[in-house]
Amino acid sequence: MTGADVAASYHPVPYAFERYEPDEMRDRARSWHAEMDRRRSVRQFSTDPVPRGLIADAIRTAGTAPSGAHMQPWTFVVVGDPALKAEIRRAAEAEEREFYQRRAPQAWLDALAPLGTDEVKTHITDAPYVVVLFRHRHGLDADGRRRPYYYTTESCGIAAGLFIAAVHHMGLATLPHTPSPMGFLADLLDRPPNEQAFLLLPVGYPAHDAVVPDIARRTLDEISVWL
Ligand code: IYR
Repeated sequence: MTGADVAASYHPVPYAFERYEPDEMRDRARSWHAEMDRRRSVRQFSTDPVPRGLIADAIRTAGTAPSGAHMQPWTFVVVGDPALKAEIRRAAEAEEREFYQRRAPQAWLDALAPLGTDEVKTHITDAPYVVVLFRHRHGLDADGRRRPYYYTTESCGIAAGLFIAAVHHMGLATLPHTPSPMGFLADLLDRPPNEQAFLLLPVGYPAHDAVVPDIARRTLDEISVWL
């Protein structure tokens, strides 16, 4: 083994953890839930510009996600160029047209009906930024050899959740969009073969006349079991 191949060893450091008083914990828990409960997936965006620093902050937050063996198996590609967004939209709508008109089984279309989705994806060109999260299936060492990564789907799912929460918290909106199949994104955005598109997230202000489906969230009793 060369020096670079020697496994890193464990060097723990103190964790500066702040405890809150019980009342403050309850207030924080409730206000955070209330804030997150106001979040909605938005499909109609304003073209109003958004400072790029806000996108950077949301990505920084996403990058705090825990990941398998701390491999941080993600790349966030930020697309602000209108021509590139238009190309992405064209390719996404071609896949979605196939999905809605041919590929989707009737049960899937029925499940989507209350959400009002279709193959028209104006959010890709209207939102000032489209962030594409790429999952690293494995890493590459300095010599280009494969380095295994672990639980990359779970890791990217958690990072996406933190990104969505960060975008909402800063006063913007997003949508976890999954054009399927998503292979065209790696081609258009020139990503290496170990990276696979995981989610497309337009970010911006909702359009002034944006609407959202009238859906309800399952209650605590419906989503939890306490033993
Ligand atoms: N990818 C398609 C279809 C779609 C699928 C699911 I599951 C959704 O929750 C919403 C849409 C689209 O984006 O329209």
